[in-house]
Amino acid sequence: MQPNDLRELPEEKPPAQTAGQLIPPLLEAVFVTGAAQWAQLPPLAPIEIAFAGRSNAGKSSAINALARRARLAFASRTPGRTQQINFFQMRCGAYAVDLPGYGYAAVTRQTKNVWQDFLWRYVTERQTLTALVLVADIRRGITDMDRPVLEVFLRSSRPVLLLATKSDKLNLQERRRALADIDRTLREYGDGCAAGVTVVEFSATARRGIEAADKVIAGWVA
Ligand SMILES: Nc1nc2c(ncn2[C@@H]2O[C@H](COP(=O)(O)OP(=O)(O)OP(=O)(O)O)[C@@H](O)[C@H]2O)c(=O)[nH]1
Ligand SMILES: [Mg+2]
Repeated sequence: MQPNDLRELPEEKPPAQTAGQLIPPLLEAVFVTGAAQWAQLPPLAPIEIAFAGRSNAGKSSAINALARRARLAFASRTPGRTQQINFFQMRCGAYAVDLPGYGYAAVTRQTKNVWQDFLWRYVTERQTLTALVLVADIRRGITDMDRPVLEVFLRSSRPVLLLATKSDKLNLQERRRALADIDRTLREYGDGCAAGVTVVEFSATARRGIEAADKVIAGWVA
C-alpha cells in the first residue's frame, strides 16, 4: 500500500481493526507490583483490565501469550499459584491485572474468606477497573463460579472478553459445541448484556486467538 492510499481508509475505522498492523497492547508490559490487601494496591492507573477466572483456568498463561513473553505472569501446574493481585503496566499506561483464581480448595476456610473478600472488593470498588477478561477453560464453559464476577461487569455495562481457553484440548466438533454452549449461557442474560461480551476461542499453548484478543483489548485502551 502506498502512503497516499491511507487516505482512502474510512476515518471512523479504529486502529485496533487495521489487520496486521496492530501492536499487541500487552507487548512490553512490565510487572509493577503485587497486592495481597487493599492498602497495597498501586495508585489508580487510567485504565485497569482484570483477568479473572477459576483457579488453573489459564489466566497467567493468557497474559504471557498476549505479552509474547514466557514468564511475565507466573503460570503453574499447581492450582492457586497466583496468590496476590499482580499488576502489569502496558506501554499505554493501562494495567493488566492478574487475579488469583477462584475456587481453589486447598486453602484454609479463613484464608479463603479473606481472599474472596479482597478480590470481591477489588472487582466491585476499584474505580478504574473498566473491563474484564474472563478466562474459562473451554471444556467447562461458564461455570457457577464465573457468574458473580461476570454479572458484576454485565450489570455495570463494562465490557467483557471471554477467552475460551485450552481449546487445543478439543477437536473441531467439540470446540463448536462448547462455543455454542457458552453463547447459550450468555444469552440467558439477555441480548443487551450478551452484546457486551466478546467470546474468543483461545489457546496459549497453540497460540490461538491471540490476535483476536489483542484487538479487543486495544479497543479498550485506545
Ligand atoms: N493445554 C493447555 N494448557 C494450558 C493453556 N493455558 C494454560 N495451560 C496450563 O494450565 C495450567 C494453569 O495455567 P495458569 O496460567 O497458571 O492458570 P491460572 O488461571 O493463572 O491459575 P491460578 O493462578 O492458579 O488461578 C498450567 O499447567 C498451564 O501450562 C492452554 O491454552 N492449553
Ligand atoms: Mg495465575
